[in-house]
Amino acid sequence: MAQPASSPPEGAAADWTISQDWSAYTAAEHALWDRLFARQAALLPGRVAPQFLEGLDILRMDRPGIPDFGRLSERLMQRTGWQVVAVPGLVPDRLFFEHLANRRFVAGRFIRRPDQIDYLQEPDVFHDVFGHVPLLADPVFADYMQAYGQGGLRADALGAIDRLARLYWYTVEFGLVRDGGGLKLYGAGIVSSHAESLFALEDPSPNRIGFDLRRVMRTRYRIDDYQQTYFVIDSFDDLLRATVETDFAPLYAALEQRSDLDIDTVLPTDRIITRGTQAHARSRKEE
Ligand code: HBI
Ligand code: FE
Repeated sequence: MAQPASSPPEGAAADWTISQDWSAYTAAEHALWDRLFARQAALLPGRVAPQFLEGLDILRMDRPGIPDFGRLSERLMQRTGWQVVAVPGLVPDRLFFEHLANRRFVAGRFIRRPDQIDYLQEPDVFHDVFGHVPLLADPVFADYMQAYGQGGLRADALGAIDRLARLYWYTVEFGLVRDGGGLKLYGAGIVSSHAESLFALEDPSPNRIGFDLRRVMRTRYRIDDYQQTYFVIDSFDDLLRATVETDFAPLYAALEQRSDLDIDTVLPTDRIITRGTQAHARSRKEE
């Protein structure tokens, strides 16, 4: 992944944090948040993990306007000991992990332009705060995020950040969770996107495969379109357990001997929940 410059941008602290400067948001920016919020709030009940909706409620995120990170952090701190801090954009991997390991979630403070309402590549305040923050109010998920940060610091020392980043991608960003007989969304990249919320859950195109740590770490991902494969965890408890109970160092070493898997590969050993038609990816290629 492209790395930002290693020294902080002008005006940022050594850890890349900046002031949110909440009073500088314009009425139009708050209104854009409200529009994005209303659209997802109408879509997600019944489709998202219940812990996400509880988080929105506990953090009072249904109030109008872009949330004030200070107030959000007060509530989050009481609940799980997490804080939300503002950054200008992507921060270097090591710093990102250090923040997570210390229960600080770094969030972009800017909001997308109205013409980017459906898609932008860099994480803005709607993706970061609406997408990521509600689950930080869940004690188990909150521990998972910290464990990921700690794992990141160790992966950095072992030269294995790329493998660990795949875990983040297929869980924190694009994860699905089993719920009774059905599936629910929890990945921030999905729940902050109207179209991908529908696609990930209901479209016949993508594969949906039972989560397996080793399998996920071998799997490439795409950043330019909907995922071609989603991985499904059984519960946040299972995800946390798999992450804290596995010694990643021998796993990274073993994976050196194995080839990477393509974004649409289905293995005979996979626990297949849905085998996708991949019609969506194919239609994009023909465009
Ligand atoms: N910085 N602000 C920000 N947000 C991220 O999600 C982020 C980052 N830096 C690195 C990073 N993510 C990932 O590439 C790591 O998980 C490897
Ligand atoms: Fe994200």
